Amino acid sequence: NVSDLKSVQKFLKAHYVTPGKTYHGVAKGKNVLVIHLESFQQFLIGYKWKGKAVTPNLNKIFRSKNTISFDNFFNQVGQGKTSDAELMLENSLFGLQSGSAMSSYGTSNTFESAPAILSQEGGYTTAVMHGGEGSFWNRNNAYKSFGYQYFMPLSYYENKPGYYIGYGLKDKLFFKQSVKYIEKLPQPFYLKMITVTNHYPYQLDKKNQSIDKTDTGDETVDGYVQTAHYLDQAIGELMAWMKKTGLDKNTLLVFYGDHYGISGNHHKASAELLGKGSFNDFDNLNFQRVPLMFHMRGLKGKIDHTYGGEIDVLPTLLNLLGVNDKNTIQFGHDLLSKKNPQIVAQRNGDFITPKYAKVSGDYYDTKTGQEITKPDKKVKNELTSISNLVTTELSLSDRVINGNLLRFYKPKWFKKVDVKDYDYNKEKA
Ligand code: GP9
Ligand code: MN
Repeated sequence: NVSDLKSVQKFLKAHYVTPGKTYHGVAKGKNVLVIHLESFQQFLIGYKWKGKAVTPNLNKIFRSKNTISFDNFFNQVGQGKTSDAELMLENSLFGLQSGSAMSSYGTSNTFESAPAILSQEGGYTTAVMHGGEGSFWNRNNAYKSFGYQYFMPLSYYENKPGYYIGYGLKDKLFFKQSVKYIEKLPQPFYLKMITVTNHYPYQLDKKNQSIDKTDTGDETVDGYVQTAHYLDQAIGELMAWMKKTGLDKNTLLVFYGDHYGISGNHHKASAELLGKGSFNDFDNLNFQRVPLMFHMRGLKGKIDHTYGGEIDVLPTLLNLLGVNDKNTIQFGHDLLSKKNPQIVAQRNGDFITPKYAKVSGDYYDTKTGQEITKPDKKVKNELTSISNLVTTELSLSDRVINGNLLRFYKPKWFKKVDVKDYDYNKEKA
C-alpha cells in the first residue's frame, strides 16, 4: 500500500547520491543504442586463445579513448537471467528472489522505465529488437509496461533454414536484417538490441566457426570462446555499418553483458581457462564481472574501476543524457559519481565491495582473496552493516514489485504508461 511506498522512498532518500558532474549531459539528445551481449563475461575482454584475440572488436571498444569502460561491473541476476538483467538496466529495480519478475509482473505492474522516461523527457522514439520469440520472458507484455513503442521480435525477421540457432537468429543475420528498421526510426531513438548466439550450449554452424574451441574437455564450456568470437564479429559489422551511415556521429552506444556464460558448476574448466591452479567460490563471484561500456564520438573515455552492477546503469545513463532523475524510485547509483557506495549486491544476499566480499555466507578480502575468518570488532561491524544494507535494499525492491508500489507513485513530470497505447503486431513489415 501507499505507506510501503513511503518507507521505500525514505530509504532511497537516505541513500541518495548526487550524480557526478563531469559527465552530466554529455550525451544529451543523442540516440541511444543499447547492445545486449548475451552471456558475455568481462574476462573475455583481452582474452586470447591460441594466440588469437577472442573478441578483437570489443577489445578495441573497451580501450577506445571515446569509451567509458568499467572493469569492476557485476551482473546481479537471479533465476530470471536475461529478463532480470533487462529489468535492472531499465528500471533500477532488482529481479526477484525466485522466478522472473518480467514474467510474473511484467504484464500487470506499473513501471517507470527507461523507454517511458526518455520518450517523455527527451522526445525519444523507443524500440527493442530481438531475433527470438516475442513471448520469451513475457517480453511482448513487459515491454508495453516499460513503455516501448516498438518491439521487433523474430516475427519481423526472415528466418530461412540455417538462420536460427538455439534461441534465435544468428547475431550477424539479426543485425543485418535490423538495418531496415533502424533506418526508419525517428531520431533521437532509444533502441535496445538483444543478441543471443552466445548462449549456452554455445553451438555454432561450421561455416561460422572461425576460432578453435578451447580444450578443457568440459563440453559445455569449450564452445564459449567460439560463439563469443562470432558475437564479436557481428558487433564489428554493426560498428562498420554505423560508421558508413554516419549514425556513429550522434549515437551513444551502451554495451553490457547480461550474466555469466560459464556457471559455478564448472570450477575446473574455469580454472583452466584463466590459467589458475584452482577456482573457488570467491573466484566464482569475481567471475560475475560483465562488461559495461559507454561509447560515443567525442566522449572523454577512461577505464573506470568503480565497483557497480546492473542496478546502477539507469542512473548512470540518465546522468550522461542529462535527464534529471531526482526522486525517482531507483535502487542504483550513478557509477560516475565519486560518492557511489560501491556495494554490489548479488540476488542471494552475497555482495562485493572494493574491500570485502560475501560468498554464500563467508567473508573474503576482495584484494587478497583471503577468507576473513576472525574479523576484529571494527571489521565485523562493517561486514554486518553492509550485509544488512544489502538485505534491506533487496527486500525493499521486492516490495516495490510484489506490491506493485509504483502505481501509487505519481511524480508531476511522469505520465503513467498505458499499455493499450502499444500494439506490436500492427506495424509489422
Ligand atoms: C531468449 C534469450 C535467452 O530470448 O534472451 O534468455 P536467457 O536464457 O539468457 O535468460
Ligand atoms: Mn541471457
